[in-house]
This record gives sequence, C-alpha cells and structure tokens, in this order.
Amino acid sequence: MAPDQVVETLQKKRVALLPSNNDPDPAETAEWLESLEGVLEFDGPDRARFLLTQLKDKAVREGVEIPIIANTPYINTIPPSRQAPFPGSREIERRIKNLVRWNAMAMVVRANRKDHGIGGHISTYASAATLYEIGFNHFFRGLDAPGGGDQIYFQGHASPGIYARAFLEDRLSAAHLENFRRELAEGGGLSSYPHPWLMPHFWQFPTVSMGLGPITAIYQARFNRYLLHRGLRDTSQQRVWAFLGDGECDEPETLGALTLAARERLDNLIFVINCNLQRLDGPVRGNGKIIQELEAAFRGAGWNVLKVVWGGDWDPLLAADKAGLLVQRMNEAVDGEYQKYATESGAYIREHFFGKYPQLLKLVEHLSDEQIRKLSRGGHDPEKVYNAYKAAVDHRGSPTVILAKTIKGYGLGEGGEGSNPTHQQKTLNEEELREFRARFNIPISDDDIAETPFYKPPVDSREMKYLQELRKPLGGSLPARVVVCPPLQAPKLELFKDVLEARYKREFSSTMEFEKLLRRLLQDEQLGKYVVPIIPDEARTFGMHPLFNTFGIYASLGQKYEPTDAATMTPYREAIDGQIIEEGITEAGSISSFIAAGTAYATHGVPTIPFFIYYSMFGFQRVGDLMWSAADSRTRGFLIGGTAGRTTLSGEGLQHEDGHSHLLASTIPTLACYDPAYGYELAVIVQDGIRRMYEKGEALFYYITLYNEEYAMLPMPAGVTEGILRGLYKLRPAAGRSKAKVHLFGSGPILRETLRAQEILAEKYDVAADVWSATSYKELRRDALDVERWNMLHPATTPRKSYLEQVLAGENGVFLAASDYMRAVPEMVTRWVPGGLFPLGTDGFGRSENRSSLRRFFEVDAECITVATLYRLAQRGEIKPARVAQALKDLGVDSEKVNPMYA
Ligand SMILES: Cc1ncc(C[n+]2csc(CCOP(=O)(O)OP(=O)(O)O)c2C)c(N)n1
Ligand SMILES: [Mg+2]
Repeated sequence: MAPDQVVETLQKKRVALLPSNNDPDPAETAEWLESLEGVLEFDGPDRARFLLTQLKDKAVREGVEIPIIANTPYINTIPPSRQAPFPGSREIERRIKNLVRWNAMAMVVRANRKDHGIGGHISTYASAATLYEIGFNHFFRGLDAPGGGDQIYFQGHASPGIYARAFLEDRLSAAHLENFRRELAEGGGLSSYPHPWLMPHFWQFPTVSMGLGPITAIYQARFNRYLLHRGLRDTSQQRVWAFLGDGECDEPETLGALTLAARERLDNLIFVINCNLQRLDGPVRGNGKIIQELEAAFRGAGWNVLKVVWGGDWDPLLAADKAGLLVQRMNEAVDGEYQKYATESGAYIREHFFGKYPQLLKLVEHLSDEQIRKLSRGGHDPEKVYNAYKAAVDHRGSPTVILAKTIKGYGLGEGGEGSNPTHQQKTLNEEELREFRARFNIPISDDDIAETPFYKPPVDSREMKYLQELRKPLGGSLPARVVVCPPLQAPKLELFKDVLEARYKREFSSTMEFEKLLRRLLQDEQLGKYVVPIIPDEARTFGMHPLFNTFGIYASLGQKYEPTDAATMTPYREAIDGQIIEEGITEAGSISSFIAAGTAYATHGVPTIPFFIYYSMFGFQRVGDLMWSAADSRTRGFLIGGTAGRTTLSGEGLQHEDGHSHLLASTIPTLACYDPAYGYELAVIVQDGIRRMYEKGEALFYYITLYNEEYAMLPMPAGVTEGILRGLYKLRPAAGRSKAKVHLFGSGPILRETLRAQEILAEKYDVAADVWSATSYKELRRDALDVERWNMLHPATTPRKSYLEQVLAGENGVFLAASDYMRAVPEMVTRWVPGGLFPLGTDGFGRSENRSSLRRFFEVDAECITVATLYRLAQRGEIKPARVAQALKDLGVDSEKVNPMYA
C-alpha cells in the first residue's frame, strides 16, 4: 500500500472509531439510557458496571471495534450524591488556612526585602493550600499515630507553606521564619526546600529535584510492603502521600514507575497532583488538558484516578444541565483558556466560556458577573478535597492519584493569579498586600501592613486550639524526622575468614569475593534479616543468581508458577518473604529502593542494610541526581558498582566500560569510595562500613567497585587494616635494592599490572619498585584537605600531618599511579605526594576488545607502566633518555600509537 493510502485508511478507521454525534435512532438511544438509569436507581453502580462490562465483552466477541476510552468527562469523579459531609468546622479551618497563606507569603516577601535575590516561591503554595490543610487537619498521620506515621513527600516549592504551618503549630519560631533561605544566619535558618541533610529533625524526604519525589515515594510504598511481608515491621496502617506539580509530570521519573505501583497493588500510596495548569514559564498544556492527559496515563497504568476539577458552586449548574452541554463545553475548553479565565472578569468568562452555546448563557443568567468569576476550582474546595482524600484512603487494591485543579498564585491579586510569571513572584506591593489581607481576612492593621509581619493568634484562640486538637489524635506534628533505631553490632572480621585467608585452589574475581561476603552477612544470625540485596536484573552477570534459591526473591504475590529452572540447583525462586529485591531493568527504581531501605532506620526504626549491585557505568551517570538525593536523605548502605573498569570489562565497549564513576562519586560529600583489588580489602571495608553506619550511626554511605577479572586472591597481610580504610598501604616492597627507587600505586585489577611492572623493572632495568595498594584516593584527599585547612587556620601551632604525609614520610624516589579509571582520580592527591604523582589511567572512550589489548591501548598495562616509570626517572636525571627509548622498543610499546584520550 502506498503511504498516502495507508494514511487515508487510518484516517477512515479513526473517523469510524470516533463517537458519532449523528444519532440515526434517538428513540432507541433513549431506551438504552433509560434502562441504564433504571439499573443505577434500583441496583446501584456495581450492577451497572457489571452489565456494561458484559455488553462490551459481547460486542468485542462479535467483532465490534471499541475505542480505548482512557478518559472520563472533565468533571469530578465523585458526584455530589456520593459526598460525605465535612467532618470539621469549615469556618475555623478556613481561618487557619488563611493565616498559613499569609505567613508563607510574608516569609518570602520579607526574605527578599532584606536580601534581594534570595528567592523563594509564593505561588506554588498559594495554589496548594487547601490540598495541604485538609491533609494536616484530617488525614496525615504523625509519628505517634497508632500503627505508625505516614510518609509525606511535600512538593519542594511549597515549603514556605509547610514552614508557616509549623510556625502556627509552635514548632518553628518567628526567628526561624525570618531566616528563611538564610541557613547561615545567627540562630540558624530554614532551608529553601526539603533537605533532611540540613534539617534532620524536620524534613524526611528531599523532593525538590522534580520527579525524584514521585518515584522515591512509589518505592517507599513498596518497601513498606517488603518490611511487612518480611516480618520486620507492621506497616499496614501507614500510607505514603506524594504531592507534586502538574509540570513535574513531564519528568520521566514522575511517571516512569506507575505500572510498578499498580502491579504491586500499592493501595498504601496516594499521589496528589496540584494541577494549577502552569509550570515555571507558562502553561503545562496550553493547547490540551493536563488533567485529562494524566488521567489517561494513570488509568492506563492501573491506578485509581480521582479528579477534583470543580468546586461545589458548579454542582447546581451541572445538575441543571440536562442536555450535557455544560460538560461538553468543559471538555472542549483547553488549559490555555482556563488559565485565561483565571485572570479575567466574570463578564469575559460569561462571554467566552458560557457564551459559546446560548443554552449555557441561559444556565448562568441568574448569576452576576462577580458570582461567575468566583465559581471555584475543585482543588480550592475543602469539601471536594476532603472527599477525594477520604475515597483515596478507603480505596483498596490499587494506588490512587488525585488530580486537583487549582489556580497558580491563588489570592495573589491581579499580577500574580494565573499569570505566566507568577512562579517567580517574590514580592507584593502595598496595594496587593492590602488586597491579600482583605481577601483572606488577616487581622493586621493598616499601620503594619507595609511591614508584612508574621501573624500567630493567641495560644488560647479557637484557631490554635482547633489546630492542636486535630493533630493530637492524628499522632502529632508533621513533617518530623526522628531517629529511634537500635544500633546494630557490626560483625567480627572473622565472619569473612575464608575471604581473609584466601586459601583457594582457583582464581576469583572481586565480584565473586563479594558474593561470599554477602552470603555470610545474609546467613548471620544477628544481621542477616536486615540485609537487603537490590539488583536491577544483573544477578547472573555478577554470578549472584545462586542467592535466589537460598534467600528468595521478594514477590508480594509469592510464586504462582513453576520456574523453568525448578529442577536445577539455582532456580528462580520468588516468595512473599523473599529477601532479594530484583527490580528488573531500572536503575532509577533500584536506587529508589536503596534510599527507602537505607533510610528505614529513620523512617521506621528498622536498620536495614541495602546493597545495591549494578553495572558501575549505569550508576552515577545514569541516576546521579538520585544518588545525590540519597546523600541528602542520609541514606546508609552500600552502592556496589559491578563490572567496573574501562579495560577490565572487556568486550562490552564504549557505553559499558566505566572509567570515571569514581570521579563522579567523589563529588558526593558523604560517600566513602573504594576501589579494592582483593577480597580481604573488600571484607575490611564492608565490615568497617557496617560498624560506622549501623553501630556508630555515622552519616555516610559507601561506593565500592567490583570487577569480573579472575585472578589469585591474596591472604590478608598483617597490619594493613588502617591502610585499607584510609586509602593506601604498602603491599609489596621491592625485593632488592638498587640505585633507582620508585613507588607504584595500583588500584583494582590494575594493581596486578603494577606488580608485574615491579618484576619487569627489577629484572630488566635494575629499578627497585615498592607496590602500594591504593584503595581510595577520595579518602586520602579528604583527609589531606582537612589537615591542610586546619594547619592554615592554626598557623602558630605545630602543623598536623595527613595520613598520606605520614605514610609517605621517609619514602623517596618516583611516584606513579595506575588504575582502571581516569587520571583525574589519582590526581586528587598529587599535591601531597613528595615530588608529585605521575598518573596513568583510562581517559577516553572504551571499545570492544579483550583486556590485554585494552590495557595496552589505554597505556595501563605493566609494559606501559614500566615505560612511564623509566621516563620519570629520566626526567629526574637518574637514567638516560636513551634507556627509555630502548625500553619502548624492548617492551613493544609503539611511540606513534594513537592517543586514547582523543580516539
Ligand atoms: C529537575 C528539576 N528541573 C527544574 C527545576 C526548576 N523548577 C522549579 S519549579 C519548576 C516549575 C514547577 O512547575 P509545577 O511542577 O507545575 O509546580 P507548581 O509550582 O506549578 O505547583 C521548575 C521548572 C527543578 N526544581 N528540578
Ligand atoms: Mg503547576
């Protein structure tokens, strides 16, 4: 078929699938509709649903093509007839909400008056106030609630509102509010957004990097189930609420894990999306409808969708609209128009919205322009929001999303409400302040208004009493981060005896050594149950699939089938209490689980120890922002970068071969990074990691690279523990003496190339080389920087010495470093090495090749290390340049070979 014919056929088909407005037999249609009404009236909605499903199935069997209808009309999901009465005092709650609104606005305005450009957001919270207040007054469970608290992911840019409520609840002082965005001010300040690192007793979850809140919330809800099913904690009463923006839904992370939530039937999870139709620059979907688009996406993924589009004042109009013309008009108008209505007069709305159909003009003829202008949106109507939340918490079997329509900058007056630049608005002029005060009835006098003071009613006022009375049975104030978790006793190093002694008859890779360590930990009586291995579909790559059978793969539905490998020693065993989290191919999801497991000590008081094992290339550069937020969250645990090294992961090529994750990892302040070569080094690092994180409660986590090259593991030499942990120790001193002395630092499998170079240097060139194992340049650097800074700030005192200076004191000669990472990694410590450190490394793109070719290509094999060593000696005048030239020839290193850095 020619392309234009294809298009034509498709168009015809599509036209045929569109619901037709031309009804050839209205009487018959009316009969069908009447029958449905009858069923609804006498048998209820369940029966109606059953019959409609039967009809649909029959039609499909008969070959009738039915279009997928992912959308419901652009009205509220919950009709007024199914609304529960509001349980509180709307009047007092409105007053409380207005005060929160005022203080949130005042916080930003005052901060920017004092310090122009300090920033902050008014319009986000202004649109979301009702969404939060209904939650605080009626739903959010605090940490002391029976059954435990809820986990709430507050939208980052709404933070002023959350602080303002904490102020009314007497949790934050006016001084705190005064120092919004001034964290270094005297007495401390408030961080711009939710950051547990900066406010560890307040915020639980960092959300401000758009998309991270939603995805981590989904995995938090799933991890809560994991804890329940594994008998580690009863989380059955706890819910996870995630508040997000409609613009934020464009982030792939926001919608990327929706199907997991539905598949896992996470009815403990509620998303509340503030659909104010705007993002930072302008409308989210000017030409479309974000609520409808999201409805389709969430419904398609299997979520329970509750739309809260219109406020109660629309109910009588919708009830009077027998012909469905109002709903049709609501469906027709696009978000760009709705945004405009928010900024226009009632007369404009009458003309442009209702005026399209004469019948609609009639429908609203009894309303004044002012009444039309005030017709509200669902997300600003407490009764509608309350009912949606209630329906969400009562819903069983799937997660719920609430799509609440609001106005961005609600209440900010002409300049701010619904305007495109409102997101950035940080100031209000006096006129706007007066308007704000009048609209929200804030008791501040004319004299004071220009000051924009914070306002809190007296302790014994109705508002303050009401506020406290509602929070008490809900388990106290939120957000709050309180760590009540028993410390774990770190295992004795002897637990890993076999790895330490390495009495093996065969060669092993560091990955295989790690598998042994993990197995010991999983089997440990004290610690075992807390270990959470997380793998994104790579267990076989890492040789860890034998763990499946022994410890089970977590599956909330158990295993409903017999796996094809059931008869083997290593079947794919799924179980409801399985310990391994097998995420499938999602690094973003896996790190989200890592965060949930690594913060369970704070969130749940359960000291789970996550080990997230992944392709090192697909870690920091793929999900670096989540890694950063793991640090912000004070996550504990081990990131294990497997198949590491640009030359060690042979064959895989450019996209897989990682020679830079250690550089990226070095940017995270609380991440301890290690690049070990031998099993015993790994054992020492993991043991000490558990000690520091889980016994001592230090705020750090670990990144360790593992390789798949098999070689002879060594038994642990005496006295190396400190060196392993601090980053450097002498592994094998030169066998003999010679005139020329050099030091070779090696990491990971490239350490073995330095050992081979040591032999070549001794045998062929009479150079004595000491080989050092460099396990962590980052640890060395931080220590050296710290000492250097201390010395600079205490010039009159005896200078301190860094570990590196101590360990290298008395050593002289030439220093070289080689690793499977970029030169910039060892270069981190050059400054503190006597005479500098000459780096060799894997700068440039990897390619598909075997190890030896790759190591020659990147000039990190023993021969190239030898050449580099001789070159450095020649530079210092210790040997003649001609010897280097001869070595190049002898060792077969091509002087004209391509530079891998550019290749
Ligand atoms: C990953 C990321 N990219 C960009 C931003 C900058 N940013 C902050 S708020 C915002 C717009 C938010 O719009 P929306 O999600 O609709 O929230 P609203 O304020 O409208 O409720 C943007 C782009 C960010 N915080 N995170
Ligand atoms: Mg928005």
